Amino acid sequence: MPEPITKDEVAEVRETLQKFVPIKGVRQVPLEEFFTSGHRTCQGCESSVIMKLMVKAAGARTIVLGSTGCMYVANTTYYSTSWVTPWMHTQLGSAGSAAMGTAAGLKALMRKGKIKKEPINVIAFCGDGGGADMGLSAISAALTHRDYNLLILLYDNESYANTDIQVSSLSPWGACTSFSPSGKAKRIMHNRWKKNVVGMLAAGHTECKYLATGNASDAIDLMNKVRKALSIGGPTFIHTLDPCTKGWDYDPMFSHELGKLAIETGIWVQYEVENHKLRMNGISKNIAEGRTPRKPVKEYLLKQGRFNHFIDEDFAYFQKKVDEQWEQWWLPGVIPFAKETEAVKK
Ligand SMILES: Cc1ncc(C[n+]2csc(CCOP(=O)(O)OP(=O)(O)O)c2C)c(N)n1
Ligand code: SF4
Ligand SMILES: [Mg+2]
Repeated sequence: MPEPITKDEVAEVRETLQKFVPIKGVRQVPLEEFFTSGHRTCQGCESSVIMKLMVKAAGARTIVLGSTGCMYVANTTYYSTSWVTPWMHTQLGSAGSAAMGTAAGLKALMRKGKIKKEPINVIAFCGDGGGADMGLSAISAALTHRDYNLLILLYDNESYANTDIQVSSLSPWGACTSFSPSGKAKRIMHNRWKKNVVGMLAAGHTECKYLATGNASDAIDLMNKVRKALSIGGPTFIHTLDPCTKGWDYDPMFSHELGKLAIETGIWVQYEVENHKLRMNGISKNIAEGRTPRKPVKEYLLKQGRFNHFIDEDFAYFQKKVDEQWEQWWLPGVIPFAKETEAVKK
């Protein structure tokens, strides 16, 4: 693995790093809230739960930067906000640039003695539209700068939700969105498979020491991932899957259940890549190690109105693709390379 450029640089990065203890159970979860009342997200919005957990885990000495989307608009309606920490809006697609600029600015001010040298967390969040589509190049750039401490959190509600549920590259195959409605001529309008964001970023950014997936239905796991990301040094990345009551079309009381079902069916894989080592987490680990069978994807899909138009062959196709990711990928659920078989060689 690549060594940092100079010893001074390593020392500088370390000096301004948080030291966190892992949260071992609900009793150790901090009581302080830094994302409180005053937001106008939908009832049952899991992305807002992600915001709450993210900043609860990070604590008071945190600057949050938010790219345009539901988590910007609904959380900072004119003259009101739920953020208790310093907060700034950044352009849709700019989470990576905002994180890097802020981390670099803090570093320069500390180096010049203009502010106290102390650990200050820099977290930039973006949606799937702002992160996996429009802002991918800025995130990629940020993840190559090992001398800045920052976390980019991509909250994935699987559509451009704020502007009325347009399809994104993280919308699931076949889902109805306002840009991909099911109709008479085409039952399946959106026929692209979801991008594998963490797999892609982990494979391509060898300087990045921490990348993970997360889900609000495993809250402590998520908070510990945020803490690891903020204390390991350098740029880090977390991708969460967040049930969205409006875009996915279900009763808000099922948000938590749906998040968990995404993991139990193997559609969403919980893992982290820490210092270039892959570790599966929670239910995904049990599935990978053969202790828990995957539930059929139909159980998850049938609970959401956006898949109401599915017929048997659609469920079968979806199941086949998820089976492939677990049974044929070299690192199941993580990297889409299959081992070359003798049959393929011929
Ligand atoms: C450059 C640019 N294009 C379009 C918009 C309009 N816009 C605002 S929020 C948004 C949706 C963003 O989707 P996503 O990043 O997934 O966040 P979500 O709304 O789902 O939380 C769009 C298209 C914008 N603000 N800036
Ligand atoms: S549309 Fe979805 S992501 Fe946006 S506030 Fe509502 S539930 Fe949350
Ligand atoms: Mg979105």
